Amino acid sequence: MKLSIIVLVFVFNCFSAFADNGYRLWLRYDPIENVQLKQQYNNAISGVFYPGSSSTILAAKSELVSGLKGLLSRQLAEQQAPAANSIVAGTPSTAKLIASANVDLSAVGNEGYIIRTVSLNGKKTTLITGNTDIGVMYGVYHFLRLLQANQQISNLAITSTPKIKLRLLNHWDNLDRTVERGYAGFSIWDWHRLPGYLDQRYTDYARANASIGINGTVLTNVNANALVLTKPYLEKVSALAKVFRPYGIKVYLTARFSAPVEIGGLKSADPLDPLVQEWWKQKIAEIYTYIPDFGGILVKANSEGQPGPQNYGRSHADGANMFADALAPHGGIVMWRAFVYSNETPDDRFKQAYNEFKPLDGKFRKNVMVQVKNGPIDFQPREPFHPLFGAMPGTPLLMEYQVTQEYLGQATHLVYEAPLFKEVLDADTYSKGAGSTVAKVIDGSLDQHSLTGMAGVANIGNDINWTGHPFAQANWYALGRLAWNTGLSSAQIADEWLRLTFSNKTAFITPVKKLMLSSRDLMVNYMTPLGLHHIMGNGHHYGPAPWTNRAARADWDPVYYHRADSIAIGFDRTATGSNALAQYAPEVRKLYENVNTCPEDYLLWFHRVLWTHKMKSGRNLWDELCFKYYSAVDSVRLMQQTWNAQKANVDADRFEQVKMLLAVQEQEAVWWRDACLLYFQSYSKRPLPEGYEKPAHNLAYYQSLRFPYAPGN
Ligand code: BDP
Repeated sequence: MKLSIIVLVFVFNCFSAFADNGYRLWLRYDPIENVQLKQQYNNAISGVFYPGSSSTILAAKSELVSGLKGLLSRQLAEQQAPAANSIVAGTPSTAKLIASANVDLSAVGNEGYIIRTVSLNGKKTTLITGNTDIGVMYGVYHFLRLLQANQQISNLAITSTPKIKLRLLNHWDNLDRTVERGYAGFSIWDWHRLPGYLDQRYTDYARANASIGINGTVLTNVNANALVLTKPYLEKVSALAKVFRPYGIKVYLTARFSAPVEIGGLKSADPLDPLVQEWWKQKIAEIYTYIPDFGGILVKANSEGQPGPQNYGRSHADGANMFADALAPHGGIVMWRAFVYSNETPDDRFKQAYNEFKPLDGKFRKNVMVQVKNGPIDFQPREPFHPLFGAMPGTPLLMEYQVTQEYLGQATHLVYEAPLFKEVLDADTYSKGAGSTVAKVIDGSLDQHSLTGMAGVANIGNDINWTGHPFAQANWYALGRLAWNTGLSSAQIADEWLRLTFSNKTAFITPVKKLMLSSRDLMVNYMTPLGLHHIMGNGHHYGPAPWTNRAARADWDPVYYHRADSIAIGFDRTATGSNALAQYAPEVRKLYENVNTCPEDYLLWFHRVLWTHKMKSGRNLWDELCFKYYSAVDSVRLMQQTWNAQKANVDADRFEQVKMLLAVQEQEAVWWRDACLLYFQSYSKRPLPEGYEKPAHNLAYYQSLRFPYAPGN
């Protein structure tokens, strides 16, 4: 009896020690498992010397001390002076001793850092330094990452400085805590209990962001609510800003264009009306009384029903410049979104943002950035790069990615997004000859802009693990790491994230990294292969619905995009069609314009292709489509096998969660495959190739499915 209780207690302890609810993200700081390495680290670190008392220094110090305590299972002494094997952290101005190391910080700017093994007072130390406290904090996170990922620390010479200046999350969070396109619960901003109640989550959110270099957050939905600009809400925003400030994170808000009418009592919101201009000047000045380092505003105007300058016959530049003038005295910026398209415009939706914004190049104030989605339509599983990249050299363009998986399987699919982000960054716009990549547009180097930015629509909610799917954390992580360094590879980021978030075991890293790296491509193939796009369910965007032809507007209808009939499928965007390709440089146009040479991943983006068209594989288009859908489902099944083999290497909680989610993903992949193929087959009139498993239901069944409460809508 006694023995069995002891056994039970033992089992319970083992289990709970090996449980992980995912809350700690990649900042777990569990004891280093490799005993020898841990000993090496322990020998190499005697304590910390961390002078200074700013809130940033104190926060970074506490992270360093608690991180090392967890990793090394030992409370480190805070030293009054560096000893042999100290970790010394600070700026040259916080301690003479650090200045005496004479580290050249001229190249690291305001946020960069240097980590170097140096001799101070004749003692070997690890110096983490920068020009600013926040630079030092970023260095501290880097140093901790080295230990978490079991890297060598004995002879360090690291210099790091961000490629992009504004590294932002965009929360599409509403004041009632629902999250537009959110799949991880409700908003983490507990507006009702703010400003009095400060959830620990706010600090942990700031830590997580700082650890990957994110330095700004837009708190509210682009479909904006003017109320956030009123006093009670500004007090709440100010409380959040205070929590984030030590971590180098600025807050931004979305501004509803019609706010002067809605909360200001004015009759108009015309950006050229002096009364309106004055109202915004006052409003912005008021915001700065609450938040002295307020970052600026993000505006969605004249898009999907949002009000904007065009309601008054004014241009986007008129609208943006009005805000810019109000923000400039305070050092704030405007992020003006280029996501505009109109149902009334009889032109291809693909072309509309370019047509609207290209003529405005050079007409914006210095503190305006135009925020452009990665592709021309809307965060589809694969899109060609947005033609505005490279087309507005006189305007700093801010990249907008979507981290939340609106079109990428939402809450349940394991899709690692770094390959998608990289594909766009690496794309060549040819705007100034070969090598004019989107990355160079975004980092300002191509057109000499110093104001640069990258934003991701957040996938964060109040789920215990923040992002719903445990692997969705990797996408938040990847956004930050890539905004810091666009040159990192998807594999490097996956490797790092896996080590920090799960385990350093090679038997785990190798297969699971491979799984992550292939996940985006196979998702494309079971949803929208060969350049299909926008064929998901209407409104909630959940699941397949290529048949939809009755949405509120034609350009929300899948049939608008795939144009299937008995002869062909796809959207002709060459000169014989909408000619959207003319918006790209000639080299890009040339890459895509010939149906026989167009990369097949983009085929149906740019061409209407005969069902009989011969593909590179030798199959005709219909058979190739079937092949893509079927092999992608097979690949999901392989993912399941890969994961199932990892039981011993993953804590029980997350192992089971991912296992269950992969099972849902497999079912949904089959659903996408069968629904899409049955529907397209009603046009192609061709059989499924021999040997493929038959769909479980008929087309009418898939068409009858309804999801009135799908999340995020
Ligand atoms: C689409 C979303 C919609 C957003 C819109 C936007 O479906 O909810 O409001 O983009 O970016 O992807 O403004």
